[in-house]
Amino acid sequence: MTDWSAALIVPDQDFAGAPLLRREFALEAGHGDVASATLHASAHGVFEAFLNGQPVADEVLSPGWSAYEWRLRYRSYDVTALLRPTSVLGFALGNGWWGGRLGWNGGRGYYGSDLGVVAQLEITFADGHVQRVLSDGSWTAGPSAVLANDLYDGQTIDGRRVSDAWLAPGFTGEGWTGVHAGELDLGTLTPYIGPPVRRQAELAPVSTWTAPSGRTLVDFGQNLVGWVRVRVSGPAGTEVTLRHAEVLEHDELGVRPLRSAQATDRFVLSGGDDVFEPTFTFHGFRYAEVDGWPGEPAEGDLTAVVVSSDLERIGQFACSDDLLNQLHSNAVWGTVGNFLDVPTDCPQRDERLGWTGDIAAFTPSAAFLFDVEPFLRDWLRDLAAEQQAADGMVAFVIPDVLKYVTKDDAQATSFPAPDSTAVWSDAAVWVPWALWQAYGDRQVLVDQFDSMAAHVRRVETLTSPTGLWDTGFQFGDWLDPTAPPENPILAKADHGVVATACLFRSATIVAETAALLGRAEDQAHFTEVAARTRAAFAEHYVGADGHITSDAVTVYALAIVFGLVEGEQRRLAGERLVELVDEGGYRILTGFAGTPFVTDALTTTGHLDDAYRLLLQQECPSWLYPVTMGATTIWERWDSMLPDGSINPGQMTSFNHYALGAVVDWMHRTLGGLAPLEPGYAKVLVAPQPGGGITWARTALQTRHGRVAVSWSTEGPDGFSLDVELPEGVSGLVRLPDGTEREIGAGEHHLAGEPATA
Ligand code: RAM
Repeated sequence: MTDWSAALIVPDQDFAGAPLLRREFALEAGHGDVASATLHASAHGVFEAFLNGQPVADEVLSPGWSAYEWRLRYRSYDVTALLRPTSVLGFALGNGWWGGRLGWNGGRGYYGSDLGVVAQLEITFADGHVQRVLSDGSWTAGPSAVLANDLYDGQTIDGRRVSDAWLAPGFTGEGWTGVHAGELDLGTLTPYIGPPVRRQAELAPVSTWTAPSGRTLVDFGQNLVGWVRVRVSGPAGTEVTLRHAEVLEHDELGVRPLRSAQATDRFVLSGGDDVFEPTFTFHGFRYAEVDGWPGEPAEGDLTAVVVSSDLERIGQFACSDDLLNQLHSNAVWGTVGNFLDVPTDCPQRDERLGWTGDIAAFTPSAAFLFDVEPFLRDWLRDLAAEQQAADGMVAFVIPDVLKYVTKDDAQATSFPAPDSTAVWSDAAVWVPWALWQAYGDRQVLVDQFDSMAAHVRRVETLTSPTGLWDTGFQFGDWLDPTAPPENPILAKADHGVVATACLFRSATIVAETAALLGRAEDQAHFTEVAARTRAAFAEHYVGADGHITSDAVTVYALAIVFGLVEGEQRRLAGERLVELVDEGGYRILTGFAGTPFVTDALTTTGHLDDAYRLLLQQECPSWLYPVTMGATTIWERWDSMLPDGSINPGQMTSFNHYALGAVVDWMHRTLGGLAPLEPGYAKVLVAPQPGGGITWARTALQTRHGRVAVSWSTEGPDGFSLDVELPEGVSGLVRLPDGTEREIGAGEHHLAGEPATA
């Protein structure tokens, strides 16, 4: 933690929301060489920092989006190698989340329009002397080549104004002004817990053609998040425009799903050889439409740059079914695209918010694919801060920008006054719990316990006298495919059943967490809440015939997986579940609430084959239907694109929403056969359950203990065979498809599938 004494400095003019700020300074003499130099920096807006003309880091869009009211994160950079006797420290700012648009109704600048920098450069000399260069009133500010910038709408860069002169000593720029102190409580400055955003990969176009409109269309072959870097030359003043979209419709760019987001970058040519990279925006796109290009873009002129929080890929999966492999790849790309500083619902339209329900559903999957622990622990700090200021309520989105959208605003949300809602607010409990399971570090539980407990306590006040959580607004089994496209809330599953089941699950987890942390009183309390909720559920929702109110796939899935039914009732629930799945023709019948659990519910009640039939269904709606339609990311709706190739008429149609991709968690554990038996894979359950005609699967995970790998095949000479690799210090329980079990230790094991002999 740095001891901050710098001020937030704000340019005296706003310079089109993209000011440059600079300070020239000389190293203090008489202290010997520089031993080390560290720059600490943050901003209102997003910043790029330079020392003596060099970027101090390869990251973009820092300091990202946090619950700024309580946490403004700063970055720290070792800049020792960049210092010179006379140095220039410079910052380029963009609107980012602070000053730009947020939400779907056109509002901007919810946090403030005062873009500014807070920076502290600490230079330690050989003799121990420390020189500090702070952001203060001695800095100057001026215009950049960026004429407009917004995360949703895109960026305009005038190549005629691009120059590095401001980063060199002696610069006295025309039109430059002073700066003044902005408002910032230095106590809100806090170091990043998660990784910064960086460029992850580059993709070349796979095809380029002329659309009926006469404009050039480019296909990058993958729905991705980032921007296009453009290399172009032509007459000075020529304007090249790039619009971005995820899909095509009627042979043109399909921009309707973006709603009001313009996703348009404009580049004004300098007359020389230009390279433009719009780093103060990002787009969710597979296609770009190019207009105004002098001649035709040549190979290497257009490069898609993938941008994301810098997550380490740790989990791998492949099997004999290529459609499933594509589904898995879609979930991977969905994670990359939607882990851009905040875990977002989607990355392309005028939304891109930290919707809590989406990440509540998807954390177990994401935590296997990537090391998301620091990223989500960072976000959970925001969740806790927002929650604390809202009497324990966990908002729909974190950071909660919707709280600034007032009812009489033109931008009023269509949702009623928010209160805790099942699945969404349960993120407070389910996300830390999933991180504990995946990584085995109880610190996340220590840090989040108060937030977890406060969520359940808040919901306790919302239950009706019956003990059911059947009051207030609920998203319920959001986007159940049988709900009308314009009203995704009208799911078949009863809202009270879903919410009460979620309360039971959360109370159970908080009780278990309290036990782990040695909080006996809390443990007793939440155990009691769970028991009471379970009893109310049984009394009011479960009939004598085992039917559960509303008789929808999701209610059985939740009751089974959350442990609300047992014994004969559980068996009946499993039977009814499979009947409904069968009646539905093995097409999916679940939304956000039920989808992460339906395959587990089938599997654990003895209906593995039905789970595979559901997973392998290709007719709409199903997991594989989008794959057959060429999807390269997980869609928001089961039918974001209709079978005739047109875009779903609903107002809300994204092609990059990870929530429904949560089935990959089941694929890792059940098809792949790699699951934690103890948190963090200190002990591994190796229990592949082949089915669906799949003949092999390979699953591997870089755990905190080392690499775990499981691969099986039915193609070998001995029928089923299984290979397992466990790292030092890790043991495993192997359960073969025939049910036989054996314990294994670290090392490589080859097991053949005939009844195992110990
Ligand atoms: C949509 C979001 C998100 C969902 C909410 C309820 O606007 O895209 O996925 O959580 O609604």
